[in-house]
Amino acid sequence: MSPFQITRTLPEDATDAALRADVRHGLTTTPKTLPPKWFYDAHGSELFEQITELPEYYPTRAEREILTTRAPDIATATAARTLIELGSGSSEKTRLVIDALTQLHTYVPVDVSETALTQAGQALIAERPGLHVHALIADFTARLELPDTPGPRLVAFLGGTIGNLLPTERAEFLTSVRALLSPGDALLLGTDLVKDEEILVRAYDDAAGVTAAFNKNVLSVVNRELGADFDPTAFDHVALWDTQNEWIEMRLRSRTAQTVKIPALDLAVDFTTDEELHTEISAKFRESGVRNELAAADLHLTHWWTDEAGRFALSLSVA
Ligand code: AVJ
Repeated sequence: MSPFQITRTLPEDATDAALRADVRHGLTTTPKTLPPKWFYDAHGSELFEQITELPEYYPTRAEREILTTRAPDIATATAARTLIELGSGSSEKTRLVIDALTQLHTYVPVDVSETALTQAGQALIAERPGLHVHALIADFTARLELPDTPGPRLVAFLGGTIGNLLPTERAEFLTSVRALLSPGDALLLGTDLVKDEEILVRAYDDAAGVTAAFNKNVLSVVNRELGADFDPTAFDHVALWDTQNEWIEMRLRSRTAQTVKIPALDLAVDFTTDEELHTEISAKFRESGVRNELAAADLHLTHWWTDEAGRFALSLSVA
């Protein structure tokens, strides 16, 4: 059998149907909202790559520092033979874990982007003879059917992307991850940590305006996919820290009163001056909170690793 397999669990047209449903619902409720998953078309993914290199955006570098230091500990603690990565993207940081997992039999990257999966998967098998890659084209929040591969299993969810989910969505998500695991299996979770408000806000409102462009890109996605006539220059990028919820919120604030037409939905959407479209939350965590949320899903924290500066954490929990 080929060392590279790819399975599509997401129907080709599911993405289009989901976008339509999200846009119709999100732009007809108060406050208006669009889920952050629609940021990531080819241009948005490129902008996100640029964000990870900005001086203000520390999470990627902090997580890479932890992975570099702790990959041997992760390998010893898990002895994983199957690594499942949710939202794998380019798999760049994951290579640090894969390289340390000497007993690894199969890597299962899960992503909605077939291009990213094929590129990363092919590169990996070329460099690691004997390793199997079974990629899944799927939404990481969906119920996954995993290939039959040897245990122990390690599920990795890196980057702090769990912070894009609301608390109730996180509980559901962790429960569905737990359902994939057997005794002795583990979850490696990346979480950005609560810190000084200025540092957080700057990470989501950089001086070069890359995050602003990333945020506005969702409007271009809706224009292209649904024939809408959003003018991205008619909106301002907003990043604010919600002290109560301990999350960053990104919004797009309408500079004027305007009406946007969305022909594919036969919809016209009115914005008042300064009306804000909510586009993303990025929750920040504390150790106690992560421990409790994991425990509520019957996952038990065994390791908590941070970078030297204490900005970001990787946790390991077991089923
Ligand atoms: C990819 C979800 C981890 O929330 O920090 C970066 C996305 N948004 N800048 C994050 C993002 C604005 C990022 N995650």
